[in-house]
Amino acid sequence: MAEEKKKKSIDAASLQMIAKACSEEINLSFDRAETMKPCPIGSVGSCCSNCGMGPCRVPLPKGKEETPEENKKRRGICGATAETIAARNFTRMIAGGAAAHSDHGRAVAELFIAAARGEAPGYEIKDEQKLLQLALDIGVEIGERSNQEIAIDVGEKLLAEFGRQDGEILFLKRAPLKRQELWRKEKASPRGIDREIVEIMHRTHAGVDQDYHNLLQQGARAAIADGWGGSMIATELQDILFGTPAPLLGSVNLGVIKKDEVNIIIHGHEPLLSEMIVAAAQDPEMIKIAESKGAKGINLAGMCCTANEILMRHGVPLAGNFLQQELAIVTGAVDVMVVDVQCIMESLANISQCFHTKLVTTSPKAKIPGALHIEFDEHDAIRSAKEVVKTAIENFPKRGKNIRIPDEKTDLIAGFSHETINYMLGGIFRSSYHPLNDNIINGRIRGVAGVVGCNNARTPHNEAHIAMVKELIKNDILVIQTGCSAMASAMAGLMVPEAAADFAGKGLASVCEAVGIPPVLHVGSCVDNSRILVAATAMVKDGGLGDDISDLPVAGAAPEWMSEKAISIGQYFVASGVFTVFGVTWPTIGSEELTSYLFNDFERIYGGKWAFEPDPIKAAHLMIDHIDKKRKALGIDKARERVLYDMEMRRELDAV
Ligand code: NFS
Repeated sequence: MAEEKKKKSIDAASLQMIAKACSEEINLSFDRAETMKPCPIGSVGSCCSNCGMGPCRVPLPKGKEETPEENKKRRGICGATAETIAARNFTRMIAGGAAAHSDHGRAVAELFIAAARGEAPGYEIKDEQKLLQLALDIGVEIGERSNQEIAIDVGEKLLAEFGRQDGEILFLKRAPLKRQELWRKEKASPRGIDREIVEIMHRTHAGVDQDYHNLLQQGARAAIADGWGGSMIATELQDILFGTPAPLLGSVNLGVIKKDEVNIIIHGHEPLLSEMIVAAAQDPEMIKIAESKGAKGINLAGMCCTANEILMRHGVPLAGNFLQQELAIVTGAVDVMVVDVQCIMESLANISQCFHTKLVTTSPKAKIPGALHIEFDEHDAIRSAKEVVKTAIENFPKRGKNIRIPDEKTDLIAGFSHETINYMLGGIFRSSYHPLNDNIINGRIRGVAGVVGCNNARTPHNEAHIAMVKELIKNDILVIQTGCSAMASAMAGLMVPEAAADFAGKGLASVCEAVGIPPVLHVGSCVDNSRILVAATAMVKDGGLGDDISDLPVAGAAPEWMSEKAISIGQYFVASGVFTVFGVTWPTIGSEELTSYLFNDFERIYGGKWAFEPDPIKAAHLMIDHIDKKRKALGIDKARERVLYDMEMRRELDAV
């Protein structure tokens, strides 16, 4: 076939490793994406496989618009319409994503309690101030009690959120009052985290909920249970247990892998094990053994969201994002890749076998045939961690000859937690979002965008992230990022303060220079999208920008999304009042009516809505238009016009 081959990545290091894999006949996700086309029916939500009579396929008529009569005929064997089928599929994606984030939150809560009880040696409370603040927030008595006693109660109270059956999850109280009322009115306030996910599985079973409005209402409720529940619990407790991130210098890309050291790549999501591996790798005894095998030291690097977690708290370098996991092994210099849960490609087991690399699984929830399983035991975590490190050391001398590590690595500043942003903007005695709000009101900053999410092998690696983020900052939009998207921008050099002068519009650049921040802020992993919700609420509470998140000049995007977690995140952004645009593909296009409901009617209900635009520049402008619409509604659009002609700019104009 003469079909033109698509560019696979815009990252030089990745392209080198893709070429190396090709010359060694190693099959990568990039190659499989070329040979396996997405199913045209399933990818748009028109295939129902929820019972044994199907799968029922209800495709749109080819090459022409559907008439209402044709739409009526598009039904599964049980009579389910194309709308019901697409809504069921979409809502199940939310359930999958919310379950993944929330099960992560549950694991953190369990470890938190064990640590507070002294049953998890090696773990301790690192951020006492945040513990006390959280105790106050959720009504745990402080009094004269020890931190340990308080922590046990905090942990137990938050763990109970997962199995709660009625009322409302506790963190909803953190949202603006107007938002809380709206959720109550729409019956979108989650009663308990697990309950809402289970209810989706029930309602999408054959013959249950057959009204797409009603299915989507439950989708919103489960997604809110993720963002304001499971994910927020994960972030809060991780901060207390491992430390709240503060700005630090890191580096990113495959060039962080070292030729002369034992390389351990930590890949996955939960920082429980990785925190201990960080400690084990610094153990002098381990370093000595490594040296005895001829290595100069032990080099840790992260992959995917685990990478973000250990970067934010320890400055451990980032080896790469989702589509670079196979490529790290292709360098031939990875001695162990240790994984826990989520976003781990099964192909890693095969690719490891082409090299000396050992793939190590650690979670009883996620095993891979061909991998070595060293189960993580939180009650003896340091032992599990040392075993992983020892496995890597012993494997170091077995490296083959075919090693090639790309030179590319880029500096970044990470660690922008909500607390850090608050502090950096306002100083220690009056930390607040006031300066941010002020600069939005005076127009130097036009608005704020959260750009998040994955890579997707169906679109060139990192291309859409970087194009979108550059377009946004050029237009004076402050960008905050998590997940693989954050890593993409970091690789492109957008997360250093100098990037403000090089890439940002004049207004945004002037604020970044005054405060000393990059124009693109790394706020953490995907569960840390909950930090964006907290930051947005802080902006509302600070005043001057309306009284709900939906009033703010903000927008969200996931230009290269692929995971169900991204859909859950998008849904809770939207249900929290944020306009959110996704790229690559959209999973409900098989039903025009349902898609229009999500893209239009949702705004009437939640003040936020979905959009789909694969072109990242066009998508950025949808966000900018939305931000301008909100500025206008707030009556601050004029201020922005003035700033375009402030004195400094006039001088520059004169100089031209
Ligand atoms: Ni988020 Fe993080 Fe990356 Fe996507 Fe996967 S690592 S949790 S799902 S691929 S951003």
